[in-house]
Amino acid sequence: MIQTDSDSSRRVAYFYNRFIGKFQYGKEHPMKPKRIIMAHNLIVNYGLFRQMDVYLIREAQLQEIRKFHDPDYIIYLSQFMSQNKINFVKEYCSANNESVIPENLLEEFKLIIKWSQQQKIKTENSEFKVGDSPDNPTFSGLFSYCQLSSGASIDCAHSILTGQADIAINWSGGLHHAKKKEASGFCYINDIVLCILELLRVYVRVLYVDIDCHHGDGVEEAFYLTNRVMTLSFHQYGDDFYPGTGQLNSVGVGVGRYYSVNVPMKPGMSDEPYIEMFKKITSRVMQVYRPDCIVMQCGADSLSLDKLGGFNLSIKGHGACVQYMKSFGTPMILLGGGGYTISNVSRCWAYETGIALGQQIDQAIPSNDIYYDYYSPDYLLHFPIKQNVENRNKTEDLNKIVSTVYDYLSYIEN
Ligand code: TV7
Ligand code: CA
Ligand code: ZN
Repeated sequence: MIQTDSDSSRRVAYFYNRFIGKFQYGKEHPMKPKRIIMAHNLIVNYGLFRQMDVYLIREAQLQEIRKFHDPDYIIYLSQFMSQNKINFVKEYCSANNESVIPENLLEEFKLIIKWSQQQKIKTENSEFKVGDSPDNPTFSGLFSYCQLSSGASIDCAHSILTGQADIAINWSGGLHHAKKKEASGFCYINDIVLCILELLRVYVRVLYVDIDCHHGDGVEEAFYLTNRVMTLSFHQYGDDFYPGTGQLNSVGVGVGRYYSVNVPMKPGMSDEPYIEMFKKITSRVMQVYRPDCIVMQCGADSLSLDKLGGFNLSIKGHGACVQYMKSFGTPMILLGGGGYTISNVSRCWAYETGIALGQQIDQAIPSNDIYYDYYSPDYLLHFPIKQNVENRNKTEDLNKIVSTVYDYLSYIEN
């Protein structure tokens, strides 16, 4: 392993729970939570976990989720809490006198009981339509999956705020499309918004950077009216690419005007132009905005050969963006997101865990990995990107985007 930075002394908190990898959106669905286990196994087998503080992910409580989401929407979703858990709580409450139930669990348990009784009424003629689109199916334990994903992102915020970590990582988070009362784009609960809201209890300014191939619409919308969060998304745009928002001129509203930054690009972006765009824009953003903390969504569907995304980045190119944000020395939270060619997703996030630790991991995939066969035929960390891909972005178009973003940023008063 090669040391890549002088400041390897940075403490990294890593959040994981293997249950997350066990949930299934559906056999044909492109979102595969299993990639989180695969990434974790690489992280373990590369020996990275020994250099971090590893925390077990807990489920976010209903009250915590309520900091952003609509209570009726949460009640609606909580019907997909694992029935085991509801039964457990009911049995626990009837077996114990309420005063015997630990204080910290009491309120949560009461809510679960109350809501599990209410849900029947609430879900009849519900305005919420989870399960209607194949993008957001209902599945066994759906709500527990959301609670784990968001519990980890909230705890990432806590580990930064308490000074226990300089960089916190939750590869099971980054579900940037979820709205206040609507599931969309494979996302149900917005762990990123919950994480940022927690950071805003202490910090004045938080920068959100999103390199998922899709626009980070849910996070943008949540903070569209405020200047305490700057949202910055790089994404594929045009030809009905999902979700269709994130135009260059969506800049925010009211005091939030110019605090939403969008970098829409056509398919085919490769390392060199992408990294150049990324550095030109983030360097100016850091200079103008001077955030107290950075939350970075590292969606891996911007990699070459992704099943949904149309960009052509290598793992090194994707990782260079993470490395660059780290170089500012600002506390940082790294979250997952999209990524649909799952062997490349796990490679990418293992590599970026190494970046957080200032360690360059070996090119050879550790042969003891139980998912070793997924890395055939080369069994290497860095896969060859797709050849003969046309970058449909002209240099002059990209330069125009940079200069427009610079103009917008110049309107921000210091
Ligand atoms: C963060 N693209 C999420 C990205 C969300 C993209 C979409 C699919 C898709 C869904 C499937 C499926 C699929 C091969 C791909 C307009 C539609 C078209 C559903 C078939 N195969 C993230 C969401 C995007 C579901 N949605 O940013 C089950 O592709 O384009 C759309 C919407 C209507 C619904 N149909 C697709 O990366 C985590 N969905 C196979 C089975
Ligand atoms: Ca994005
Ligand atoms: Zn995506």
